[in-house]
Parts: sequence; structure tokens; C-alpha cells
Amino acid sequence: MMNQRVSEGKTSNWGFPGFLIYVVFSFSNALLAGSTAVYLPNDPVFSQYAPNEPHQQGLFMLNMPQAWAIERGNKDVVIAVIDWAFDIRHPHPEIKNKVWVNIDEIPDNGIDDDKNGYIDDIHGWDFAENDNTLYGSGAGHGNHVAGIIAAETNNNIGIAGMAPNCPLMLIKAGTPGVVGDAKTFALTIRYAVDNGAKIICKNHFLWEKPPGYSTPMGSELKQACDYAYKKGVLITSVSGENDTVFRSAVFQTAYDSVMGTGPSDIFEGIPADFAGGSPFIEAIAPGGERGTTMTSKHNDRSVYSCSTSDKYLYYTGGCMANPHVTGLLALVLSHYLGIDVEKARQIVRNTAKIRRDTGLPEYLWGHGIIDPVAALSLSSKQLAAIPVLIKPKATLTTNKSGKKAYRVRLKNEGAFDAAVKISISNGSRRLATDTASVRGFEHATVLVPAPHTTDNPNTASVTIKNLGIRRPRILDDNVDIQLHISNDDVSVTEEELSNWHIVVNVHNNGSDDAERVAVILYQGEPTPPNESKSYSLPLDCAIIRVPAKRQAMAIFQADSIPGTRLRGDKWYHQIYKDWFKTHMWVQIENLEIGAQHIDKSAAKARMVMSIQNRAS
Ligand SMILES: [Ca+2]
Ligand SMILES: [Ca+2]
Ligand SMILES: [Ca+2]
Ligand SMILES: [Ca+2]
Repeated sequence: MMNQRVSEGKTSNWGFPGFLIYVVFSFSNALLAGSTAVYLPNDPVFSQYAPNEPHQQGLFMLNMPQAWAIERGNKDVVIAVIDWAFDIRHPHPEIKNKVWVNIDEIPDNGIDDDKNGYIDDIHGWDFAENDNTLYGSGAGHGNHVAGIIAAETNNNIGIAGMAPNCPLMLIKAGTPGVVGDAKTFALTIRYAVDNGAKIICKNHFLWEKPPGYSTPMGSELKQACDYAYKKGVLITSVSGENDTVFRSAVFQTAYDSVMGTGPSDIFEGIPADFAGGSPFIEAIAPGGERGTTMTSKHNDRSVYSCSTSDKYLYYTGGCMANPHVTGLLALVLSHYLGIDVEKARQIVRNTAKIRRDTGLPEYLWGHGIIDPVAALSLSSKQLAAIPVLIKPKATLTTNKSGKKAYRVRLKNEGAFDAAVKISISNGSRRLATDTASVRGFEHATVLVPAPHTTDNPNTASVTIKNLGIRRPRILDDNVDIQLHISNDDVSVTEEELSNWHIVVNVHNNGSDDAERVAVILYQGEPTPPNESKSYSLPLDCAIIRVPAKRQAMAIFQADSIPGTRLRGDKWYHQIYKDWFKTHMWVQIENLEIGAQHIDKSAAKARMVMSIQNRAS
């Protein structure tokens, strides 16, 4: 209870001398009150506060002392960290005892004893240099991420970690400034899965930056993410860290098999000022800063964690937020024995909260800031796989298109997103049926089309059939989705001088609906054939549904695309018409898990457009 005041009290008076007293006072009261157990580790950075000293405010904001009293992790829940590099040469005291050990491998004998394809991989593997040494440029970043997840806790040294008892499998994937390819990252993911990791913390920065990068939507990477999910392993990754909305979101967090996360500040749990946001963020966690910019000096508004050797430092970023979520997932998996990673993910996102109305858009929040205490305090009823829905009632209404519909309000009292079938009847007469989904713990209002509008809705009864947990759709291998676009399907329409749209028609000739198709606009050709001069840059992305044997449109407002702002001037229009023709490419990608990757030739088209005036 008192702990809550720590997270609520910071807005009025946040002077550090006062903070010292306040925290000590708060926890003393919490302990005395006995109403809420807390676990206060002895790590000095965590437990001792002083003006201008480093601290782990983000963990207090998350009420981790209460969460740790409930769960500190299970050593069977192995967490893989895929990062630039790690420093375990001069073992960091916070990490050296936390590193996963491949017990089937005999060290330094030059033999691949466990026959997993990697010789002497005792603590993980270096996929950048193809050896078993994990040190390299960027090791401070890797150690920082690893420390946030599971620094050795209650060892009287330094910091505390989110999931103190969980081991860390360290996988080196690259070098700062060198953009890795999708194939390498696919291998890192497969290594983590095949060697026993349950959760993979994989930040996307390594391939974020064009030019000259291999497409992140490439089939190998996506297949590896889906492989992990099907094997019961969840990947967490930051989505839209500090970039235009959607631009970095189209990367792996757009896959259903990957949990997308975003950064918050460390004081209030509201979206960080550098957050770009994306529709794929499921929850946010401390990444640092609010009221300053990403480019400012890393300071005590940032996240404090391990560096190389036995050092520590502050970093700010989505890469710091994501490992907090990874750590919580590990605690949830440890606490509720027998649940799968999808349930753990639903628990984490459905217990996340929007703490106060900031006016900030939902794409910065996802479901909100993670709430470890709530995530670890669910009752068996709330954990029931079949959600409980309160008695629904139907009222007749007119929907936006002027058609009659039954309005049905549902509440999901379970922790998991539910898929339900709604049936509305009058006596033995069935009036309407529909399916819907309701997020865990939330209300939903569903409009069911009403073909028989003469019936009095007050006498109608509503029954709800649970269809189970709404999961990412896992498709059969023989699913028939055939997507394609061609040059003729891409056009620019002009409503008025300053309002242009780029319209892409996507066809599905298959027999199954494509539920989520990413239509990505590029500047330049996607994945150019290693020409140093040419490069591609993803500009915008739309996610659409394309039913079987039908087509669907993705519409982009040209004015919103960076660098192509139109100015209501014919001269500009002529320039941009030509610019679009010569520079714009479109690629489509089916985001469904298990779906076949789209053949490149069928999935991209150059912008050869006709200008249509929609207004006329
Ligand atoms: Ca081996
Ligand atoms: Ca060996
Ligand atoms: Ca190496
Ligand atoms: Ca420590």
C-alpha cells in the first residue's frame, strides 16, 4: 500500500534528499503494516538513496519489492539475450554467476560434444564471428540489458535485476554500426530455442538502420520467430522505439509470434518522450527520460545497469524497456506453473495499466505500463482459461452505415483475451449471431447485425459461447493464401491539390482469408542486389485484411510520408509525380504465423501510376 505512494508521490516533490527519507519511511511503514509483504534486496544501488547517486527508480515505480515477495524466478526459466556483445572476460560480479551453462558441452576440447552444431559453446555463441567468445564492441550494451533482466540480486553489490533467479543465455549477434542480416538473426533465435531458452530478449536496433540492409521482413527471420513461438518460446522486442510511427514497427514486432514493447519514463510509467509508438506495442516499461530528449546525456532519468568489466552506467532507450518486460514474463512463467508463454504474455499485457490520462495516443501505450504485482497476484478464477462473461443484454441500435444492429455489452473477467460467439434469440427464434473478441479484464461493446428488426430486443435473450483464448492464428501448413500486387495495382489519387493518396490493391486468389497483410511503401527497391549506390528506406506501412478470392485496398496519405510533403502547388505535384514514379516501391508481406512467405516477384511493385482525380 505504502509502496504505491512511492510511485504516486513523485509529481509534487521529487528532490532527492526528500526522496531518500520518503522511500525509507514508506517501506518501513509497509513492513510494519504487514498488509503487503515486500522483499528488499541488499544491493546498495537499489536500496540506498542519496542526492545525485545512481539509483533504480524504475524498479520502485514498478513496485518490484512487492512483486519479489511473490516471485523471484525459477532457474528452469532460461532467458536468452541477443545483443551486440557481452563482457564475461573479467566476470561482472552481477552476471558471472547468472550465465547459463551448456552442461552437455565439455569446454575447450575443440569438440562439439552436444552435437548442436557449435563447438565449445559453453555460455552461448558469437554469431558475428562464429566462435564461442562473446566479448566485442558493444559489450556494455549487452551487459546492460542482461543486468536489467537478471543481475545477481541480494549479493550486496550494485543493482538488483527483474528476475533474480533466472539464468541468462548470452548470444552475440553483431557489432555496433554494422547492420546485421536477417539470416544471422534467424540463426540466433533458433540457437536460443534449440538450447532451452523460454524467453528471448531481442532488440531490433541491429537491423533498424538503412541503407544497405537486408529486409527485416525476410522469410528466414519471420520463420525463425514463428518457429520459436510454435516451440513454446516467446520473443520480446521493442516496437517503434524512437522513430516515426510504423516505420520501425513493421519489423519483427509486427509478427504475431513476437511481443512488442515500448519505453516509459522511470518515475510515472507514462510513455517516454522519445517513444515513436506503434500499433504492435503490447505494454510499456521503464526506458528512461521524460521532458528531455533521447540525445541528452544519459543521466539519472535513465536506466542504471551493468557495463563492461565490473562497471555500471546509465542508458536510455527502448532497449532498456524491453528487458523489463522480458524479466516480468520470466517471473510470470516461474510463478504460474504449467502455463505456456502465450498465457504469460496475455497476463503481462492484460494486467498492464494506463496510470493516468496523459492525452498521449494509445499507440504509445499498448495496454499500458506493466504491473508486476498485479501480474503475479491473479486468482485461480482469473487464470481460468475460459473467461467469465457477465450477463449480457441486447439493445437495438442503428450502426454507422444506417443498418439495425443489436448492441451487446460484454465483460471479460478472466486474464486472457477471449474469442466468443454471441447468439441472440427470441424464444426458439434465432435473431442473429456473430463472433467477437474481448481483451482480458475489459469490457467490449459488440454490434451484431440485426436481420430481423421487428423483434422487440427487450424480450430477446443473449447467450455467449466461449470459443477459447484468442491467440495469434496458427495456420495449417497447407493453407492456401495467394497474395499478389502488380504495377497496375498501385496508383496515386488526387482528391484536391494538397490531398493525394497512394492506393495499393492487394489481391488474394487463395481459398483462405489473409487476416493481416503488411503493405510497406519503400523509397527505392526493397532488398536491392548489393549495389552500394542504391538503398531502400521503408516509409510507411499499412496492415490490412484481404479475404479469400477478393481484393482489398491499402491507402496511404501522401502528405504523411516523410520527405514527400505536398504543398498544394502544381509544380510540386509534377515533381512528386515523377518522384513517386522513379522512387517508390511497394512490398506486401503476410504476417500470419505459419503462412507461406510470399514470393518476392508477387509481392512487390514499382510505382507506375495513373493520376486519378477522385473528386471528379
Ligand atoms: Ca556444442
Ligand atoms: Ca566441447
Ligand atoms: Ca567472438
Ligand atoms: Ca547485485
